[in-house]
Amino acid sequence: MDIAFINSKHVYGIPEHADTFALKDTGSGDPYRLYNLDVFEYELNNPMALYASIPFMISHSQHGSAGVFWHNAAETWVDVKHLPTTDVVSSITGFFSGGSRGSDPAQQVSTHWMSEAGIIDLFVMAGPQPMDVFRQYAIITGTTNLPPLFSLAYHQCRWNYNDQDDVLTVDQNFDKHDIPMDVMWLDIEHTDGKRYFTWDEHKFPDPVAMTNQLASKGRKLVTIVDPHIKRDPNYFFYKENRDLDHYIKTKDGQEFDGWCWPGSSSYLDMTNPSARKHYMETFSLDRYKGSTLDTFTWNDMNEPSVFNGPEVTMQKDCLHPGLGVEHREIHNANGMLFHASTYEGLLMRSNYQLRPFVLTRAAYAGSQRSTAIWTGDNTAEWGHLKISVPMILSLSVSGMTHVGADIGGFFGNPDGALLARWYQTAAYTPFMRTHSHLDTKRREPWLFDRHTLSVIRRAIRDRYRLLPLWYTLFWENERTGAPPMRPLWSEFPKDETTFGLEYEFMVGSRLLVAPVLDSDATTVSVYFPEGLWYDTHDNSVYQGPDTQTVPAPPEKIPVYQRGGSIVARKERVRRSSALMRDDPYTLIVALGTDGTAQGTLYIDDEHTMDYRKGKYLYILLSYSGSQLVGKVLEPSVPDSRYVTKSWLERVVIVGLNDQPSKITMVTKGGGQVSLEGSFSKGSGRTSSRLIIRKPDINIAQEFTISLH
Ligand code: NBV
Repeated sequence: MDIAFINSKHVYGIPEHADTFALKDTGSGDPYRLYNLDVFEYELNNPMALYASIPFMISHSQHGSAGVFWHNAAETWVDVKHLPTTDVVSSITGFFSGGSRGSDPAQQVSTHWMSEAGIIDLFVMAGPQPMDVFRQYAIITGTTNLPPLFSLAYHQCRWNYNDQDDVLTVDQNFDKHDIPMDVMWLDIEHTDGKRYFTWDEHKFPDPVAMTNQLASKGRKLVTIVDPHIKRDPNYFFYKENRDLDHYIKTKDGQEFDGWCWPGSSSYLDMTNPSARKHYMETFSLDRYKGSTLDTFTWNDMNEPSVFNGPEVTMQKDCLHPGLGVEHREIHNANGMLFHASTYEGLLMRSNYQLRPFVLTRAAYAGSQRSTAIWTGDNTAEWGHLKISVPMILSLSVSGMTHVGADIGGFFGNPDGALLARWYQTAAYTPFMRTHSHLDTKRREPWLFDRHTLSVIRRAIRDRYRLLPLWYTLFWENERTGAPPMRPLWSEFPKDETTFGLEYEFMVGSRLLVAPVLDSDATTVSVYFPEGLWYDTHDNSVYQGPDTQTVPAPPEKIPVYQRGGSIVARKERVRRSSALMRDDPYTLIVALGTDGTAQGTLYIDDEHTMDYRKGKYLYILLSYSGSQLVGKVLEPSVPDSRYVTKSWLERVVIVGLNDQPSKITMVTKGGGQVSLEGSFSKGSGRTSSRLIIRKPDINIAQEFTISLH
């Protein structure tokens, strides 16, 4: 089918490819391929298929946005051509725009979609703006459920942490080096011979004690559960599934036998409800021995990866008896069936009380409802750091909003400079995890020189300071589909310069991030859209629209708070996010050109499902007319609200013209008090800054702070 986006020069989406964010003209080369594959050492700037396939595309131009979702999970190819509008089409566009197309010569992006099997089932999202398309796509495929807060914090992974002592030593070293960390990860070597849901008893004699030790500091454990099941009749999980007839079959009706990590393996048919139910139940604490409610799950190899299969995956003529279809029909959804069941299994084990966390490698449209995703086996090279930004943006606008890349690169050994820049970048992407191949050198931050260690420490600590913002954005994402990490054009839809930006992005509508992605670079060319932009590190201020070359010495990543926004931070960084739960907030009020600012703050218990019953707080913060007002917007019925112990510790206002002579605060039922403030005048590029200390009220209390 041909789908043309009229009056548009840019289309985005159809991840996953290691390619530009704005899709390229496929010309006479290969189309973008959507076919979930386990690719060894993937190439950059290539439309080849990778682990995930999301057949969603969004076009954006000054005229607005539109999206299409091609609901087909068979192998799919998409050609993209940038064309001048034909006469026929220009008469149509003339019709829609009232006959005038302005001075811009009309363009269109013409796309051509081909799937090997299935039916044409096409959804068109009419926009008219990017946020509308995100919402419309979310109505069809769902949004990311609010993740537990720890999963937005920092994750430490490696193939493999060797044994229990290794895990606990790494855990202690984070404390010793004053670096927060929330999650330790165990790759395939922790199991008994790659039998998932089991442990190597020599290396991990007491996994519960190990996990409890992590949990005593608010930390969690993630273990890997892959979809290939070792064909060992003495392995309980293999045997049970064989007895229940849960496996995928060959075209001749035999149990499919593929080669993977454990050797000869069978593959669960997740289209079979009985197989799904049995798998979900295996996450219960009495079946998955050695796990606790602090153990979460990583699904890898779920494309599925079959070492001796065509293109390292499953034969298309294999049969899924559950649905009665050939594998070719549902190949791209295989991974989703798996991780969605993992999610359900984790929910079930806590009787639907606690939020699951699942990471997947393979995905299809809708995967966001049950999983985070990472961009697979990248390499410790600058080009891979650089392409991680467009790759993450592409997944992010396609619904997969909890997304990140392996920090440092999976294959190879990053030097300190690359690793440090990677940490700085990843600190502003939704999923922040380091990971490395079995054959690489160990790369925990303290194994590098002091300078590198201090840059990494700062990057991770900055992430923790901003967790309230990430958490708020993810709750808003669950509600609206708006991706927490987003392209500039979704915030500045009329600004054409933003349409082609590949390496700059926004965190919500409030931060602009321009990471350093080239070796030896100590400056970055940053495009600032209209408005004021305050450097979050040194308070210098820029006025857009403008492109500036800004300094970015090794210890600095250029990040700007948008004038007109308010960001809540937690400045007392501790060993894990859980230990910061009741900590106080600092509000950073960055005034816009009109002297006003707004922001939101979402708070709940950070890990249970109670927020769905109204146990949360959604606070609106707004500054105008020399007054800062904090007010709970939701839930409207105070009785059901979440009760927080966190208080308001400090308010920082940047961009004021004059020093106030007096600051007062009025709270509901609390009368009026005077507050202390210290003011530093701006000069040159540096903006003024007023620090108001200790308003000393619970953050859920309504307040008005007035500057006189
Ligand atoms: O389980 C081992 C690895 C894992 O570390 C990596 O993150 C996955 O993407 N896994 C792939 C299998 C082997 C890769 C060479």
